Amino acid sequence: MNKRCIGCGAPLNNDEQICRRCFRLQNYGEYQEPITTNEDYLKIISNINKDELVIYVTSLLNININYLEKFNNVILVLTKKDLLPKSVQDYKLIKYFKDRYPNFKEIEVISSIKNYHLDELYHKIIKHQTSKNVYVIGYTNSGKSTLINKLIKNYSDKEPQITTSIFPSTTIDKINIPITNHLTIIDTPGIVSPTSIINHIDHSMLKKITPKKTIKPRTYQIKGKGSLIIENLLRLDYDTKETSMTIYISNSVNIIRVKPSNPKMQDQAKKTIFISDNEDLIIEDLCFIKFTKRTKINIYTDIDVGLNTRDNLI
Ligand SMILES: Nc1nc2c(ncn2[C@@H]2O[C@H](COP(=O)(O)OP(=O)(O)OP(=O)(O)O)[C@@H](O)[C@H]2O)c(=O)[nH]1
Ligand SMILES: [Mg+2]
Repeated sequence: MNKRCIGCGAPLNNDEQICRRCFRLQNYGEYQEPITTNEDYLKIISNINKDELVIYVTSLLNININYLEKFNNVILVLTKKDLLPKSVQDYKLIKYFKDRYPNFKEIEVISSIKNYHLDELYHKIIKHQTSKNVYVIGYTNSGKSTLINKLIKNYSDKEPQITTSIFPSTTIDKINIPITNHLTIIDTPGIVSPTSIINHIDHSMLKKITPKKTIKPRTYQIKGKGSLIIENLLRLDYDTKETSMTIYISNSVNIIRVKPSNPKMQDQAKKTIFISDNEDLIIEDLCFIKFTKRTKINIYTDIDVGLNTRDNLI
């Protein structure tokens, strides 16, 4: 077998352990875009045997559940719980997903950074594995490699070595990690969503919008018309009878309230969204906003970012 980088899975053509790209990322935080594409990544996922155990990882901040139709044996892992306020209870999150996605074998709420519920997850993996191989899949940046590094640290006699970062497509090919004689975890490259905001902003803005600490939700009591500007990223105009609007976004992101008559950013592309009672507005990979009552929203932005609604998560 060809030698592979232990950081990202890329083929190596020398005797090093890690590739130049991982070396620069790990040591200098310098990011280089990979030459592999989302098609390559989807191919890796489609080659997984449908009866193998799959761990599907999604961040609680950017929930994205897709590409699972063919799999029979999937554990849903909701990670980065440390970023949500402590008052958010796991059992409620689990019920939310059970009600909407009844096919998962198990659902676990974890935080890899805080080592929260990893023992529980590990036992579930052992319980449901159908062979030695267990695959970890999900969108880019969801926290797959960070989770696997924690599994290596906690349950094997090896040192964690997979490269992780705030940048998209850190892992670019499969990486096989033997944990015990009976368990090999396989890391995979994350699925890339073209409408994720992380593909459209520079590195300093990416650092700013990536939450590092527990989010302090920002609540606005709103009535009638009003406007918010989030960094230089987008403008949000609302029109509502009366509701509360709570934004779950990185604490470092600047939000200002302006008068609706202020023309700032109104020359950018406009999208209108109707929020029903008790729905969230999701701005893909930037934030989610909880509304309690129906509201009309106009978003102004030239960024090709996904806008979606769902029932209130919290
Ligand atoms: N707060 C917090 N951050 C996390 C957690 N898990 C991962 N992260 C962060 O999320 C970012 C992405 O993590 P990775 O493990 O590289 O994500 P990935 O899913 O392997 O990404 P790709 O390899 O690009 O598919 C990094 O900045 C991690 O530090 C967690 O439990 N809590
Ligand atoms: Mg990774």
